Amino acid sequence: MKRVLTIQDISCLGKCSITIALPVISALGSETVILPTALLSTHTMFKDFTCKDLSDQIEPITAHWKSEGVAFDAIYTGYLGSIGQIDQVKQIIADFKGPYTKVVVDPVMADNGKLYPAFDMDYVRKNTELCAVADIIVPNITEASLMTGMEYRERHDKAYVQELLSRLNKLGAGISVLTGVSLEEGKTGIMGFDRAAGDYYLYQNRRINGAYHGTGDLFSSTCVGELMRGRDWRDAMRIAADYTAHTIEDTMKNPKKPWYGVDFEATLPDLLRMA
Ligand code: PXL
Repeated sequence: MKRVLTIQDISCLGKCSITIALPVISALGSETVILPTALLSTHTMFKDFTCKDLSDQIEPITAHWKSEGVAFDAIYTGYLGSIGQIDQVKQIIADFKGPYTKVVVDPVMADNGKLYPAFDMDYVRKNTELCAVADIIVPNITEASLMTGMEYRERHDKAYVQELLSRLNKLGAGISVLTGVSLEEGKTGIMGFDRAAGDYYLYQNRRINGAYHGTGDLFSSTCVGELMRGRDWRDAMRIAADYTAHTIEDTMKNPKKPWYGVDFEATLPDLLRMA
């Protein structure tokens, strides 16, 4: 069985980060090891959330794993709490990345043209360094524009997306995938660039209006789970885009849907049937 290490926060209530990564990657058949970076009462879109930074736990936990000789098939990072933690994560990658370990970085820090409340441009620069050591990065357009110094465009054309990908590629990751790419009316999806093959991959799905919390985490967790099932990166991204769209649609049908996340619990069985 493949073993995935995911490094991100625990938002106790909120359907995001570890509370998505753990069930999704486990359901896809990989052992999921967690390294929580912070413990929050909820995600940061709630008011008055509590937050306990866990930076001081990272070194002792990983030192113990080293003494146990643990190895990982993937290291997948999401929301991190501070610049110091990005340095800690770089160290973990240096210590645990073996010849077959896939490093997937989702540089969670912004959306819809804006940084999340906790972050600033120093954090953006540091996240850019983390992307440089990844095999695959999956930023949204806002994160990519911040990391590459391009203006953010909600409406965009292929030339803009290709320029963003070309600049992302220069950051150093092997495969750069942009999420939230909408090149046709009524559609949305992803576009990626594989440096070794020199190939672009564009996948457009139906667009569902509205922004839903946790969908970026659902997308990247699904990618990681599918990569570990042996899928090619293009198939992993396509399935993740389809599954995310399906889950948003399903959630919208629920009159009692929570405002803070999507009902992926109801659609997980469908994911296992997607090919
Ligand atoms: O879904 C990304 C995410 C993860 N973790 C925390 C967040 C967010 C987005 O706002 O606040 C704590």
